[in-house]
Amino acid sequence: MRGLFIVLEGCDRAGKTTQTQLLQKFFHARDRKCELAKFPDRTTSLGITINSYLQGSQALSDQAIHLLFSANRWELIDSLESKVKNGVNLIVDRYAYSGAAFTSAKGLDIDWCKSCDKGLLKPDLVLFLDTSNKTMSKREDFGAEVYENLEFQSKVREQFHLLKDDSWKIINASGTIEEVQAEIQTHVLTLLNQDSYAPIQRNLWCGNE
Ligand code: FDM
Repeated sequence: MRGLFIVLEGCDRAGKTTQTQLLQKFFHARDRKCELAKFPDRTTSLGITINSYLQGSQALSDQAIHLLFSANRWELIDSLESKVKNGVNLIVDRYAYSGAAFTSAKGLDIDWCKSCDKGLLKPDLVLFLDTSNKTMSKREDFGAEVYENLEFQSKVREQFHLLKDDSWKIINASGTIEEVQAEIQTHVLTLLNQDSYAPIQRNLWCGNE
C-alpha cells in the first residue's frame, strides 16, 4: 500500500514545524513509515538562492522568486513521489499553496501564481493551521526574514482561504499544542483507517479549483 501525502500549511508562526514533528511520532507509534519534508528546501542550489532572498541579501523580482519557489518543488517532486509510492507516509511543511498565497498577497494574479505548480502531486490531505489576526499579533516572535510582518501575514491568510479545496481541513491553531495535534490526528486517522487509497496523481490544480 502506498503512503499518504499530507501537507501542513499556514502563516508564519502558526506552529507547523512542531505539529509536523508530533505527527511523525504519531505515525511511528503505529509502526508506519513516515518522513518529513519542507518547502522551500534550502539545501539545493535553487534553495540556497531562495534562502538569500528570504534573508534579504539578494534582490529578485516578485515573479522570479515565485518561479524559483515553484522550481524548488519541481526539482524534488520525483523523489517525494517515489517515497509515497514505496509506502512512506510523507508530511510536508508548506507546498504550492504557500507559493500562491504569498505571491498573490503581493498583488500578483492568483491564477498566474497557481499555473507554475499545475500538475504537481496532489496531496491526500492539506491541514491548514489557521491563526486569527488577533492570535498572530500576540506572537511577537516574528524573525528577520522578508515576509515576517503582521500586515503582510494577514494578507497571506486571506489568500490562503481562496485556495481551499476538497482536500483541505481548517485547523484552529489558536489552541494548545496538544489540542491542535489532537484535531490533526482525527483527520489523519480517518484516512489511515481506509482499506485502500486511490492512486496518487500529478493533478494539482488541473481541475476546477
Ligand atoms: N514561501 C514559501 C513563499 O513565499 N513561497 C513558497 O512557495 C514557499 C514554499 O517562504 F515566509 C515563504 C513562506 C515563508 C518563507 O518559509 C520561508 P519557512 O517555512 O519559514 O522556511
